[in-house]
Amino acid sequence: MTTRTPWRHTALLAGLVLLTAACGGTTKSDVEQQASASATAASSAAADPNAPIKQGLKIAFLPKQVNNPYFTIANGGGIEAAKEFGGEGKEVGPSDASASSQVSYINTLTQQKQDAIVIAANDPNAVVPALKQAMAAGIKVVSYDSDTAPEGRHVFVNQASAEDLGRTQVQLLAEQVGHKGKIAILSATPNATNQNTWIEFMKDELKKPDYKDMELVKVAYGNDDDQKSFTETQGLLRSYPDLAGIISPTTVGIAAAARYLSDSPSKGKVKLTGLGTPNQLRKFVKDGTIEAFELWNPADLGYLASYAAAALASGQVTGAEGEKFKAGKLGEYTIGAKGEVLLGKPTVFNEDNIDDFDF
Ligand code: RAM
Repeated sequence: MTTRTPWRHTALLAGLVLLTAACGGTTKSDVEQQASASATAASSAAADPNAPIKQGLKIAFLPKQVNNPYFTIANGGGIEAAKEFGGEGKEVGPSDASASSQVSYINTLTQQKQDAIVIAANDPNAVVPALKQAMAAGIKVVSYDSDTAPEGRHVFVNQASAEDLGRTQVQLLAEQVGHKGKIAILSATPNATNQNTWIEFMKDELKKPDYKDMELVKVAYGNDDDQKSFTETQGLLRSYPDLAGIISPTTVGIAAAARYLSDSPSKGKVKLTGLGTPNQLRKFVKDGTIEAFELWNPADLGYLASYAAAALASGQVTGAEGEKFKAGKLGEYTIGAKGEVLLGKPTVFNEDNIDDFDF
């Protein structure tokens, strides 16, 4: 049972300095500057935790790209949640994950007067001007999976602690390569907020004495495109014939890398870990290409983001720290610092448990 706190909060809006957004993409220092100038786009209205969820809410899911099985599962969870609370969910989005590919979709959703936009940002800044216009028109914005700069959204639903994800992927690979040798990262796009944050934690983890005999030789980008990720894997093995292992923190990248490795003489020799879905990677665990990898439940991520959007659109929360809302079967969540809500801990999959999961 949950205790409801009669809680009121007036979020501060005045005096926010809104930072400039660049359409062409974002550098790491832009992200750092914005994080330190952090101010989420909380609305000025007071939250009423006892407000009922409004009926007929229109919630639009805007993934990094639509042809990515991970987002199909996540948005399926989000649309299911919308049905549960008497709303209408839909998915729209670009077919590529480039920095500004989502802008025209945001503009259309604003014109359509959606109640909420739930977005996995391809770039922390490129989407911000369009999202600000959406918010100015009364639309609630939730980022999930990959955050925008804080002033581009009311709430960020994070899949797991970024620090934990970054460090554990290094730990998984280190165990597999015996803490020795050259390693590479096969990432998504160069602008992706989530992958870039995780990679910073991976680099930090690698500074520890435990990893003194491991060397990160390259960060390659497969752009969350299957073919490009496949070719980049091939390129890594050609450039570094003595490569010991690859971390691919993207479901698209790890699946393409696994496909390449499983058909090559490096199968089982060049170790591969990262983030993937059990259904895509099961056969590579069984054939010895992959020992262990991790992920959260994507459907739960979409489901939670959908309830966060409904809580915002119904006035239960404004996005301020300490506010609470209920997310159906997942229970109650509290909004943390910088408008962040955390789904939970990821699962590590290996030969012993992979058949217990179906997503
Ligand atoms: C890809 C996307 C997504 C990421 C997962 C792990 O599908 O890049 O943003 O969270 O991988």
